[in-house]
Amino acid sequence: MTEFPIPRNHPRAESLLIRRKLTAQLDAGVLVPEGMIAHGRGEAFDYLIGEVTTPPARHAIEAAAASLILAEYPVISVNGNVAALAARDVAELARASGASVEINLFHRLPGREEAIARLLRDAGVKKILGIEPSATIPEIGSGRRRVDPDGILVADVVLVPLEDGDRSEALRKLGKTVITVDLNPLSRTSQTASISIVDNIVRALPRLTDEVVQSSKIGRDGLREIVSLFDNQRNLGRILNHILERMKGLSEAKFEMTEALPSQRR
Ligand code: PTJ
Repeated sequence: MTEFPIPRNHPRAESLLIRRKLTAQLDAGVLVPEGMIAHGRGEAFDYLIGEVTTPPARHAIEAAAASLILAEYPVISVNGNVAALAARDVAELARASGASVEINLFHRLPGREEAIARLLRDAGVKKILGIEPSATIPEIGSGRRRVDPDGILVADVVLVPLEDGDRSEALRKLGKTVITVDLNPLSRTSQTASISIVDNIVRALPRLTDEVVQSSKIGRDGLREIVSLFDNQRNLGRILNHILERMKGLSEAKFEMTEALPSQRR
């Protein structure tokens, strides 16, 4: 593939570098083409949010950290996009929280699990589940129903970032706490998870790891209180309001600009 240089001073350099990271993993068989489309949808929502970790996202991260610490058996589910964007962050979160890491894919193609496992291993993940998933969760309709018998199947808390919407509800029906990271506050996953972190995974996971480390100093009663006070629907409402207020502010600024220039007034 031809490499076009990305100028360091390009205003969107960071975003372009992330795209480059994804295309490299497409070539390596980690990402599927559908993953690029999913990324584009995420980028669009990130623009609306302002490419920052908002106060509601921070609130969800606190609740997610408390849930991970309280969990008896937490599992981080990894798909192609998560591995391509955040393999090292997954390794660090797994280390800090004691969570297991399981590869779980929607698009199951020959050799894909192995390619993702290689990437995770290089990033420092010691034990990887789901390379040969031999158990089934019948409540899930897609290829994601195939799981590791020692992973998501028996977990009480599951982190499912960048999901496609079929799993969160099914896992909740099985009594599991579902944490997601999804830039789209309207997605089925965001709407049905127990805790939705509406943020870019590249910002959210390092924050979540820091929060796990900090919150480990809080007693279990304090952690339980954080979880029980968290209301996901209300928090999603706060995110939507953040987008609304931001758009209102931006549109008002545009009107003020044109008001100042009589020739452009219509
Ligand atoms: O690797 P596979 O085969 O398991 O497939 C993975 C994808 C992501 C292709 C699959 O799960 C899928 O099609 O997902 P969707 O339905 O496109 O949903 C992905 C969600 O992640 C969307 O709501 C996006 O807005 C969101 N998203 C994309 N990039 C990011 C993101 N959220 C957080 N951080 C991102 N960088």
